[in-house]
Amino acid sequence: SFLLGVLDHPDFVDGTVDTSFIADNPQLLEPMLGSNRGSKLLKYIGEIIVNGPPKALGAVGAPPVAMDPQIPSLPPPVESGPSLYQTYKQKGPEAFAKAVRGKDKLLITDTTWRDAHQSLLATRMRTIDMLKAAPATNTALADAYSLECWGGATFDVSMRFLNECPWDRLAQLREAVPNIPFQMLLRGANAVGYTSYPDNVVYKFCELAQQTGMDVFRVFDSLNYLPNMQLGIDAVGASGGIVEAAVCYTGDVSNPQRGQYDLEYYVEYVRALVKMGIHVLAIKDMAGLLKPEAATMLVSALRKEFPDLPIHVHTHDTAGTGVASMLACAHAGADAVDAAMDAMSGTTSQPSLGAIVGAVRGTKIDTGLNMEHIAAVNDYWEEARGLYAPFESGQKSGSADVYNHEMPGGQYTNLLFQSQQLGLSGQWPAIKKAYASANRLLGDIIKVTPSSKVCGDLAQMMVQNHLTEEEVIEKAEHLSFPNSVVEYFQGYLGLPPFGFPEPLRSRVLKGKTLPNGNQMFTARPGAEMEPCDFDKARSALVKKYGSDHIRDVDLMSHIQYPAVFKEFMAAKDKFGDLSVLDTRTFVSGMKIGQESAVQIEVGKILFIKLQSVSNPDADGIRHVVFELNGQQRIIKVKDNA
Ligand code: 3PY
Ligand code: ZN
Repeated sequence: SFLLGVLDHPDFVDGTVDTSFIADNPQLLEPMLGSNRGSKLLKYIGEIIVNGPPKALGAVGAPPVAMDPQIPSLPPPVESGPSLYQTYKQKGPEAFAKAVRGKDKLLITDTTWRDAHQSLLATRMRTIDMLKAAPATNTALADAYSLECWGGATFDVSMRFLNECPWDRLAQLREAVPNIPFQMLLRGANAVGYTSYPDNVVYKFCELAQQTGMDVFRVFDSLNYLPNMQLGIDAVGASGGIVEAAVCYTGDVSNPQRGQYDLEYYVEYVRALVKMGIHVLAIKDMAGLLKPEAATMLVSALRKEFPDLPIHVHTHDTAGTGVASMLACAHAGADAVDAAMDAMSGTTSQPSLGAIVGAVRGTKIDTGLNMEHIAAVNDYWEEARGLYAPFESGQKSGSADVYNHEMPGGQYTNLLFQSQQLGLSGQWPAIKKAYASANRLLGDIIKVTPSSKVCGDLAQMMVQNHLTEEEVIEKAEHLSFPNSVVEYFQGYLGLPPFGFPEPLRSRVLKGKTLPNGNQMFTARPGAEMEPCDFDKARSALVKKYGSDHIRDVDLMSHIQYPAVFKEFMAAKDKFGDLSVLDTRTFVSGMKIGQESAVQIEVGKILFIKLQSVSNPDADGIRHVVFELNGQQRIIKVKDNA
């Protein structure tokens, strides 16, 4: 306890005294580990109190609501025969697919933990808020197809902006939701990144994800480029996961005038996917373009040709037709549809789960989900969404002009937000129009991560430089195109279904070559990449961080996002594990007099109270005075204002 006294002394805590003896003998600190972690958290909270959250977090909207959401509580799920999860775990992906196809009822995927917040809240939802809803969700969705909770943008955003390890998130959610299939979005050859990775990285990623608790892998390619799909499908297959291969939907099969992406295009594409050996087909309508009539046509055609293939439909409610379209899909023979908890649904997110479940209740495709249970979980999200007020995009309604610009849900809210930040009147309508023009210039392509970025970058260039579609083609040789556009024309994403448009491609690439000397890729770009040397990459990381800190999953985070991982590790070293903080504290710190209980691990709770914040001294330093488990702690923070 003498030691404890020394360690708690303000001069020691401040580093005013020589602490090298302790630093050289870290074992002395073992019993204090809890309070060491406490000090790190105080450092973070003090920083937020004095200087606000990092600019990059993008917390620019209203502050989080003052009220803590009430945590929902439901009885454990009642077992009635093997669940889909048990079927998959005990009998494998084929048995899962068969069980799905064998059900008369409409199955539901809840996207609240992934696409809904990616589309509405800039992917900022934190693990702690999902965990609070997890036990009730495990009951309310016991009969669901899946819970989409991982992949897409959540992987990098969790590390980059939330200081959370995506793998820890998956493991924690898995533990809290033991009986519902988990689903993720895999960007084919791009895994959860924005560009191709070596094949062995994609394989290893899938293996680790499956081992950490992932079950259903929705695989897509942003140009519906089959060679990229093949890699993703094979990698998921090898991991033992459920291969849900996606055909990305664009255009309008119900409108013969729209051209190119007609029924025949989709059926032909699905034929090729089926040959690759998939368990489930996903129709991925990332922009919300699948109108009810088109849904009926597309699903009926596929159902007729592939009677045994489970069909799962994903959409966004951008125009407002989401519920109608999902019901049309269900009636045309789709097995499962995506929806989000009501409070996290609508506009660029998925259609309302409650609306779909309620609409078919008592009919022959009744989902079997309990409306009261769903309402209990939804009540939670109604309140919890308020914690994310700083990340709301400002979008207030649906908008049918998505049929014109065809922007995917997540990108729509991002670009809307960005153009509002510019504060220029007419900016947003200009961006939307330019986006449609950019799409035509690129050859009328599928637009979803990362091809949607190509289209968005070109649109922004056109708006900034006041360029018309014709002018871009005319002046192409003299324009400086965004890197993403150049790389698109070089074939870095793969080949678009109807080829690259000429003369634009030749003009953009004039004189440019790839590192291999060719003008462009003519086959799968990732096929030319050297395999990743995992051992070498691991040695480098172990040397830097010490082997205790580097798990296989960390290595994988590093391989996909080296710079982001480095920042993440640095922040972790400085502040500890920030995922334990409640969201209000994480985003906006604490108020004077406020007390917080922070659970840092099972059975270990820190009681933190903010006592005072001093004025800045001559050097601009403020003293933030806390009580940590009853002991005073002073954190000195430089005021950057
Ligand atoms: C992603 O790739 O993150 C998407 O959500 C695409 O729809
Ligand atoms: Zn989506």
